[in-house]
Amino acid sequence: MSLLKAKLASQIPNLRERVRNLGKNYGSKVISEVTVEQILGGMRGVKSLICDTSEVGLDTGLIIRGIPILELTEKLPEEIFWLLLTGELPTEEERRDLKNDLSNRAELPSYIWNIIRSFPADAHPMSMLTACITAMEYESQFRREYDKGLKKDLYWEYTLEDCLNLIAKLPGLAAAIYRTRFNKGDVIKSKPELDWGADYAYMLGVSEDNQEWYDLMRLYMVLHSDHESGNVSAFTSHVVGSALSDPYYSLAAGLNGLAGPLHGLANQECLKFVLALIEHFGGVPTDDQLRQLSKERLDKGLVIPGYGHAVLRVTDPRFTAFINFGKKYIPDDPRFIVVEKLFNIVPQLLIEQGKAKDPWPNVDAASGALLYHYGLTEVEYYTVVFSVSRALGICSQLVLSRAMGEPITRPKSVTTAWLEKEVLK
Ligand code: CMX
Repeated sequence: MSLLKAKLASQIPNLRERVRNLGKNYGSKVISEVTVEQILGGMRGVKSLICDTSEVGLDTGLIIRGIPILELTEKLPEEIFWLLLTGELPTEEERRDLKNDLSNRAELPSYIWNIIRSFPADAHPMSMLTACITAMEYESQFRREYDKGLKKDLYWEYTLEDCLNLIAKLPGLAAAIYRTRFNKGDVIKSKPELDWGADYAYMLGVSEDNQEWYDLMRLYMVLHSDHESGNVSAFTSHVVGSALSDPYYSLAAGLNGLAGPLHGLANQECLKFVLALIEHFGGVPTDDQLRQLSKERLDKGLVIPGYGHAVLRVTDPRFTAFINFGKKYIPDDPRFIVVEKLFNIVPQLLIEQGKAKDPWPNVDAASGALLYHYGLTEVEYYTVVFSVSRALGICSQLVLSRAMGEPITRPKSVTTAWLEKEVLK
């Protein structure tokens, strides 16, 4: 048994006991109420989900298992995966055991190559990614065992198996999609002695001499790994997983949500905006020019990508981590300079416009400029990089949901007519 599975097996009885205790002794206690505004407004702030992997405070940003994200920026992504699942950082022995386990599972099934090559030349890389993950559902051990008659107590074990296989295979799959879709030459085989994040950069085609790029990839994978469970992608995966659709179906469903411009695709949109500004002004624009174009965008009713958030009300600490990286390594890069300038201009414009509840930058405002600098110039690929990282959190949440024995998700909807009557009571 792997050390990760053994650790979880030792923790899960206690987790189940805590959940049982809550349900048995406090089942009817009211902890939240729902207003009409929340029903009309995307259920914002309704406390109705359990997520132990991480929490997002409106004035703190992402906290993973009690540790603020800015204290985790030097960690490896596989350490974060262990932390998300178990609530503890792994020892060196545990980290190595997990990495070896992932390396042994990394090979892609042979049928995937024909699928990757069958897409139209200008297909969006996100559609390629989620279609390939769905195709790999053929590998699901959860589904096979369920079909044979799997006891509920053991759901988490086969969910973990599927999740480990997915996380092991995703960097190779995502890199193969990149190299095929953007005509980068042959697919590059994994180098198991590298850590998980560096191996992904290696398979994309980044030379091992370029350690800064490898550091950026590790940081990127850590920062995007999780963001509690109410966001579109995690929540979607949670709902789909609650029907006991296996992790392949569940992750693909969630990542289809990440592909939306108000969610993960904002990183693509944000860099497009930065590049368009540079092209329009023939170089780095002045503050006045940036202010004017951003305002014109707002006046047209368009959003400024990379700004605003459904939960946060401060600058996203993940944005801060990227800015710190950029200031250290690429302070003179024109795209990075524009990102920094926008940070000085956009929040004030959004405050003046008076609509956005959060005028501050989120993680997507800075990531693209850094990827672009190191040679990943294909902006349509950016949400795939986000997806590889976010799989760490989504998969951890799926394992814990099955460990807790969570039932099928089924909130109650009401009709507009019912609501109209109810508010007059
Ligand atoms: N630019 C312009 N207008 C914005 C805005 C922005 N960056 N952020 C919010 N608004 C507007 C909304 O569109 C909304 O307008 P309407 O009332 O006309 O519909 C109004 O302000 C109120 O919105 P809100 O309550 O502040 O924000 P929501 O919780 O509804 O939505 C989010 C949050 C992220 C979708 C929104 O801020 C947005 O569209 N931002 C730009 C896209 C983006 O960066 N998304 C990435 C988020 C992080 C991630 O998931 O990766």
